[in-house]
Amino acid sequence: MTVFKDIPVIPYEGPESKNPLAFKYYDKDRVICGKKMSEHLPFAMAWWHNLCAAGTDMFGRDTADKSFGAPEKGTMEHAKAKVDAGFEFMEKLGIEYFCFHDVDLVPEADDINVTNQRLDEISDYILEKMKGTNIRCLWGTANMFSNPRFMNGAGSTNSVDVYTFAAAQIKKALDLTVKLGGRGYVFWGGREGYETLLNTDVKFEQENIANLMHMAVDYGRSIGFTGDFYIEPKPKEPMKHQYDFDAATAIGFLRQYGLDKDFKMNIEANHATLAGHTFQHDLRISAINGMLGSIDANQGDTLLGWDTDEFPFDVYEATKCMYEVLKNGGLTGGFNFDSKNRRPSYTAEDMFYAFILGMDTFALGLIKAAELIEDGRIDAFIEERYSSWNSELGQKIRRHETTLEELAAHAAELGNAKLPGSGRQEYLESIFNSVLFK
Ligand code: XLS
Ligand code: CA
Ligand code: CA
Repeated sequence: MTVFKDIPVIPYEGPESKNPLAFKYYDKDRVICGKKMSEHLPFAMAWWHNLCAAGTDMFGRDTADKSFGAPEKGTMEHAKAKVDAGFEFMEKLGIEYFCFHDVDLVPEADDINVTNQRLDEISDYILEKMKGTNIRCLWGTANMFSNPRFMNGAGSTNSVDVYTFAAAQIKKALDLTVKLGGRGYVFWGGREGYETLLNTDVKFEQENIANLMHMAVDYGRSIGFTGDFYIEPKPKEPMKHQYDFDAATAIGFLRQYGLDKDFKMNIEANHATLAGHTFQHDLRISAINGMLGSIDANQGDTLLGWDTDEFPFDVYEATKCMYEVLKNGGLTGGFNFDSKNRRPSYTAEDMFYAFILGMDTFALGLIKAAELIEDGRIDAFIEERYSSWNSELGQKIRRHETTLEELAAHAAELGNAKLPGSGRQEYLESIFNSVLFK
């Protein structure tokens, strides 16, 4: 039985097409910079937004029907109906990956032993579904923020017992990730932070988080997980202050606690903007530190101070993202649509329209980023901008072979420095536009 019976397999029809159920830019076999689009863009479906969330917000209940034919939600029958719907959805769109939290897959029971039995059952069911498809897990994670026991955090909790539940959930989520062929494992520290320093020992909490991550790495490697662990930075929401504020902070944390060999970043666009950065900024910071692992593809609304998780529509941002990804030589992870339909977009077609929009936006971003690189003017400008460093003195400084005295003597000899070359921002922005709209 199909859930989306009125929706066909989504074809590529090109930019002229007016068919809402067709790709305009995502042409999976088109080769760009020597690789197929589908290889550049390993897209993933987020179980939680696509199969679980149904439009409930702080002020109102569900608008969408996500029962997928199951008589009662919150049952194992419903959990299986979500698997069936999810696989049909991914196959129709040509999406080859999914991401999940443990409790997206099954209803959580009061007793963790029961939840774990349910997780075994559903993962067997998913494994069966995966047979004969190219679909597999991009990354898994444990939801360590919804259950009330995590009100004060998971790795950062004040309670030893709660800490053991975080450990138990991570252990199980790692088992599931390996079982389902996951490329990565995510730590998003939603409640790892604080509301007030009046009740918080930050150093103690951070050491405990690092310890938990070390145990996760040890366990993951012991069961054959060879992928990357990721930290997904976010500065706030739900906590007032979250420890993984942004990429720079998270990378510093990983280095401080000796976790940097096993971890990379999973950068979410909307989290970067909440941190007061651009999406491109956090991608660049990750990339230059060798830690750009995976991407949560969405966008926020700069007029709002919270995480709106909108489907990506902004081609400028997607182009800048793909520029970073191409320069990085690709991702070991993928592009997870951690994005949700707007509450009034509640029909099954809307679910497809949203993914078509997101996939087309990134495909267009890829096409344009490749054109920008091929155009070469931006790269050439940057090279020229730093060209004074090619001088003998510049090279000596770069090799750490100078002293302040020597440089001061050089400055004294000059008496005054010429102004550095123009930054040419407007010139460069107009190149960007000319490539985008040619
Ligand atoms: C919430 C996060 C979350 C992570 C996975 O803001 O984006 O969904 O991606 O726990
Ligand atoms: Ca988010
Ligand atoms: Ca996310």
